[in-house]
Amino acid sequence: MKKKVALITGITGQDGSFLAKLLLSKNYKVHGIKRRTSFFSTKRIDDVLKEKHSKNQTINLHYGDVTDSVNCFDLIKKIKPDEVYHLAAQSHVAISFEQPYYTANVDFLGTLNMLESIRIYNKKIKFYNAASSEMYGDSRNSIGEQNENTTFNPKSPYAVSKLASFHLTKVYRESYGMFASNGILFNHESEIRGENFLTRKVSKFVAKYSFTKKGILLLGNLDSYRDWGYAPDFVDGIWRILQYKHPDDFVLSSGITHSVKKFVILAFKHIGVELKFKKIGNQYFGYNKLNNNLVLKTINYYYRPNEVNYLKGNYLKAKKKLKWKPKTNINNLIKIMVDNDIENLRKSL
Ligand code: NAP
Ligand code: G4F
Repeated sequence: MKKKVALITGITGQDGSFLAKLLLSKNYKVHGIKRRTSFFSTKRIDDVLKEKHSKNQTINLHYGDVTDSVNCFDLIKKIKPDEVYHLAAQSHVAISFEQPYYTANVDFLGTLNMLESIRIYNKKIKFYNAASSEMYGDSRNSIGEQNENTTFNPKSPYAVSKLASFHLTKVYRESYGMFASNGILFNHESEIRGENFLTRKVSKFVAKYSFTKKGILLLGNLDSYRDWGYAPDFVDGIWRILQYKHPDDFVLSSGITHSVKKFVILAFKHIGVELKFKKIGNQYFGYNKLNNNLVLKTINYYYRPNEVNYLKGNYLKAKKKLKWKPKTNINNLIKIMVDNDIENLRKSL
């Protein structure tokens, strides 16, 4: 049987690398777009790339950038994919306030370039767009959860760009009959999460603290709530979205929400450290309960000009239609992340 061909934009990122491995395990021929960088950027997929010569199963990488429309079209024409997973983005919310034009260019126009390339070359190619729970902003429905029918109220240049690309994907679906679907994904993390996202910043610090019992973790807002899941569970959902009988939009979430403060408390608890907090004005100070040593504080630098205070996703539609549900709870997620960072440190000693 002919292998299905998939093209992943953002293959060097967290989700792209997990998805590439999932698709290889399903016997897909996998292609990915990587940007030219001054350092190698393929760390997350190097294990698979190394197998290139020993096994027939590998990832075919192509240089490219989703802001380059000619490049996008050329790659679609050359690769002739059956399925395109469009994950490439400037994905950091706080940075989108510092680089709004760049974020809009990659996250919105990049999506337009991919959709146009598919429309012109072959409208039968299935398209997945990586939309985000950030698009909800502070909008909550009556049960305090967000689902596919909840109103969007974006709070950052990132969220606005993602919302524009969400609508654009729907427009291509409705106007040209394309199989173009959106996944509205809530936060999902892992041991290979980018190091400037909250969970990884915390897991790395906690791992180091377990060895040194030194250092002060500097954070921003501890009072926001996030619905955190595990990335490998979510890429399985992404794949299911493109296997569904027709194109549609789906929320993928854990369905449970915790404050940032709770995440930090649980991460320290994992290494046997209990925290106690003091709040002076708006600033938090966190101490090791055992010896009263200061281990964390909040500083203005990490606060955002605008914050999404509360995210809790309802994934009922995905559960019913895609038979998808998350498998990993927050305690297991923290265990995976902190233990992996401890192991990384051990190896580097
Ligand atoms: P990530 O780790 O930041 O990966 C982003 C990927 O996009 C990287 O491979 C990056 O390449 C690539 N990229 C950035 N700009 C590009 C450009 N102009 N052209 C080509 N590639 C470009 O993000 P992630 O966590 O895997 O998330 C994947 C997607 O899901 C993103 O669109 C994100 O916005 C969205 N999303 C993520 C979450 C989450 O919680 N993780 C939730 C909802 C939605 P480099 O390696 O060269 O930087
Ligand atoms: O880890 P974060 O930066 O993730 P955020 O902003 O929720 O965005 C992530 O999830 C979105 C889905 O909802 C994705 F679309 C997006 O691409 C990305 O993957 O921040 C989580 C929370 C925020 O409330 C932030 O203000 O943690 C708070 N926070 C507190 N101190 C911090 C810090 N965030 C970061 N990155 N760094 C801090 O020092």
